[in-house]
Amino acid sequence: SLSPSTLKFSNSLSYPACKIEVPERLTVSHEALIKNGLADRCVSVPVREATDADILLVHSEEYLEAVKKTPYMTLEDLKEFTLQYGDVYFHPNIYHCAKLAAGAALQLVDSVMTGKVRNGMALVRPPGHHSMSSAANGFCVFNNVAIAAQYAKQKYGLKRVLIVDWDVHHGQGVQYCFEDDPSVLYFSWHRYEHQKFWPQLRESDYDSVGKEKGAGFNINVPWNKVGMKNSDYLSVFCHVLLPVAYEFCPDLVLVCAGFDSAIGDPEGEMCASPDIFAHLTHLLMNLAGGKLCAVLEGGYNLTSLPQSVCQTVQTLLGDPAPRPANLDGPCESALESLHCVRSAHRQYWSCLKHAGIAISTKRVKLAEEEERLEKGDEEKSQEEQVWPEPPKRVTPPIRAALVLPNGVACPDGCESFGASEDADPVIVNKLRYVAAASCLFVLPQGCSDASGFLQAVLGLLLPLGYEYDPSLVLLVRMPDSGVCDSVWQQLTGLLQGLAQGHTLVLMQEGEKERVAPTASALLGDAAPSLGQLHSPLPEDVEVLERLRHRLQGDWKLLQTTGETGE
Ligand code: X5A
Ligand code: ZN
Repeated sequence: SLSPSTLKFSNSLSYPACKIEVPERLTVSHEALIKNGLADRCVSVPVREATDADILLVHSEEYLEAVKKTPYMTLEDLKEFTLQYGDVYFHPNIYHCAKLAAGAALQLVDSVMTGKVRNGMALVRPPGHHSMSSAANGFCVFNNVAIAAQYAKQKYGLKRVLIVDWDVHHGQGVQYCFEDDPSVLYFSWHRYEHQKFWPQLRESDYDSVGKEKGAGFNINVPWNKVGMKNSDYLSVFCHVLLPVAYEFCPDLVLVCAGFDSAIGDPEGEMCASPDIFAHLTHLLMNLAGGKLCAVLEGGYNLTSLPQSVCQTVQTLLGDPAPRPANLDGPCESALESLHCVRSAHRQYWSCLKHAGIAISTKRVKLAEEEERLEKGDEEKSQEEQVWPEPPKRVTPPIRAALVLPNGVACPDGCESFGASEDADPVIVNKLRYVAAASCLFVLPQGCSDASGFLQAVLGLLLPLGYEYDPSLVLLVRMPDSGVCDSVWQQLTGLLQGLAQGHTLVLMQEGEKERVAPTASALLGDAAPSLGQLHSPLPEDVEVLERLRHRLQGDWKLLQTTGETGE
């Protein structure tokens, strides 16, 4: 499901021209989707213009009226109009395009909410997340995603919307819009460099957690260095975003999908490879029953942008993600940010309650010193960076095969293998051993409670799995494990991000009722939502934390602070 609104305006008139927010961003992305056979597999959703009423969900009447006049302004007047805002360029066509961009996001929300499609991506320009109630900013005119969130809440009565902003810039416009609103959880990571990087706002730091009733519902992860990699992104997902998102339990997930956080981007100067977006997408796809709308924001490298768009769309289509590459653990600066964010939010989220206390300022000073020393390094242009093309991804002709005992029907969509004769006792014994080992490991005292179980999966099993990078995931279900179907489906769904989705599930013959839910998860159906979770049991948390501390020397993705074993 894809909504390409191929908007042909260029930001390059004769006056301050934007060199990077160009129409080619959309054409190369769309062409790449066609070339990879992805466009054909999507449902094309027609765009519409956002109405005044839609736009007024977020923007002021004065601002809307002012923007409305821009198509009729002389170049001279446009130039002057532009100058009152920061880093934005008004072309006579931009009002029209901005209405289409916001309207595309709304069409996508409608398609997902009415069940016409499961999820989707809107390829739009201009982007939206910097624009504010009464101001254009950072190439953005209307705040497409903020409007979409308000619209979804109003039209479909949604109680909770999660906005994940993986663009490399802080979407301050989204933050301002929902700062005091607990029904919208806004998560953003962004290049910050201790407030030296645009838009250089004090309120982009980790301690802006939201205001009044909305306290705890604004999560900022500042990147204080450039060059962040796959490990840095994944560890923030595992140790901050995902635990909080599951606890929040959204009815809909919106993604401010900017790809300037990928390698080669001249704005971001980060080093994450385009295939990381397959994993970020996958990890969000079991929230909100799979209802996910991604809306393009930034992304200015015309090679990594289309690659990243394809990785995202192919994952939305359900194809297994490629093996994650180069997971060598988060860098010191990322760990520091991670630690600060977790500490700032521990009072709001029970999944973070045990997060360490505030980091000592001495360590921050040290990091700054180190940064100053590194600054001398010669700068290489981001556009000249080279990286391998993401590996070709396959669409398996049969997604799930089942070997079933006699008398158990094969669920639709699965291939059934003939029930075998007596199984080899040696194999059965080995499997029993594996089962015992993994249970001992994953579920120390049998976290039968859903919160504790999920905490173990997100904070322990997933990062371990990513760092270990297996070629097969063997998932064993013990009878009477106390794990309910929806938790089991979440686990099965999340683990399919590993090993290119090669997952072998073993169940015992008595568990016939578990076959259908398991098959559904293996087929890639979104797992049902778990409902709002209560606090995990203190004894479960304690065991998990002890285990994590013990293992984090060997497994860097388990670290949540710069000081190992703190
Ligand atoms: C949407 C987006 C970036 C603006 C950068 C201004 N905007 N220096 O990526
Ligand atoms: Zn951006």
